[in-house]
Amino acid sequence: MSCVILDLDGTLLNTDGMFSEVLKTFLVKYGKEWDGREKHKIVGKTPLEEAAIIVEDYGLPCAKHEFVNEVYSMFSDHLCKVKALPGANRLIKHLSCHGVPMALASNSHRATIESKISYQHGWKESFSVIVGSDEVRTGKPSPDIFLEAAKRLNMEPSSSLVIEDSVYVIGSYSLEFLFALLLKDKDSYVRIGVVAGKAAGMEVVAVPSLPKQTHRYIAADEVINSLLDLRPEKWGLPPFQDWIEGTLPSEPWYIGGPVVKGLGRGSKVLGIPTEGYSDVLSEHPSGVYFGWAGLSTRGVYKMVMSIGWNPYFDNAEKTIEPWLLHEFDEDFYDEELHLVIVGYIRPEANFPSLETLIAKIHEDRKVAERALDLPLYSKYRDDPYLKITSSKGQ
Ligand code: RBF
Ligand code: MG
Repeated sequence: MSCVILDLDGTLLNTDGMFSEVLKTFLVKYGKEWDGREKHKIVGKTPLEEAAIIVEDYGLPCAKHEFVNEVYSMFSDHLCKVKALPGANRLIKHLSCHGVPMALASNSHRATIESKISYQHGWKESFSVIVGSDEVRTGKPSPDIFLEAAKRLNMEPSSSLVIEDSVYVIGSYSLEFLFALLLKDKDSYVRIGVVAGKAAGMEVVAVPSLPKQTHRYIAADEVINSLLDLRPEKWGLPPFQDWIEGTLPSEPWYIGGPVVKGLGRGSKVLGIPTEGYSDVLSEHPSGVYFGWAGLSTRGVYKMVMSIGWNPYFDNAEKTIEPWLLHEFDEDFYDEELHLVIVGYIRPEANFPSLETLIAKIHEDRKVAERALDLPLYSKYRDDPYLKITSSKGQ
């Protein structure tokens, strides 16, 4: 591959949450309540298509374009708060440092794309080409946007790598897709970007923005869990050089609470109640991470943890399961536990047996134990957040 064409919303920017925020506020004005289910239907749509869906579903007494205008002006007030998705800045910096030509190809309008990226440091300069849905005849799932992007980059579609969060179920305009269109089954033809990329004759890496949907992405050439898992060398592009002994350093992040028993599957693995942490949980991709753990009455320990749905058990809830790498004489449930997470190891995976899952978890333990001795990570052992003097209310 000699260039990379990136989708924006849900791939580089965490705009999904913002859209729900704006819609909530908007619908209140019409006495309606946003139930979040619509989010499913609007992933990857053009603004007018989104509007049509919302106006129809909620029976709003306004025209589509009125809706678009009003919502989008509320939108622009929120744009400065939009966050880059994990790994987005790293990827953009990496590709631009290595002179890999990059394009943004989005179903948003060009002006919206430009204002969205204007708040992200260094992005505008990194993309030599930007294509919005108002610059081509039809938006995704038509391949037009991607083809136009390749053309403006002076690249062949066959040497263009697309990175997309939205997809359609099977393959380029499969029977199922055509049926869905015929039946106007909105639910099933929303995830469309991957189809567009394949229809354009490009290689497509899918980064699903909706959890537990991997099976829908079989049209993609590869499905990764987050941008952290992208391996550019698989596509003939320069590899990332920031992995250190099997770990990817991150800005430290913090989480804490009283220890509760895990999900009843063995006492070694602890759980942290996840109520009240939905922000932290949604901000960080599922996967295996590591760092330091402070227990109020005992001290600071090395820690490796998983975040996510545990594919092997297929949990319904996203959970955090830290494993303190120390032999304790007794249980410490209800004690206050504070974690500083300093790096990433791998995505969650499924395993053919419990033994292979456990073997992998022990491998993670070794990776974490070794890495935490490196100065880069060991310095966080002294983070004040880990020295808990008293737990709240006591
Ligand atoms: N569960 C999975 O289904 N897939 C995984 O890849 C996975 N990795 C884990 C890594 C670590 C370091 C830890 C602590 C847990 C992991 N789990 C994973 C969660 C595991 O299924 C859960 O802790 C069970 O309760 C273990 O018996
Ligand atoms: Mg998208």
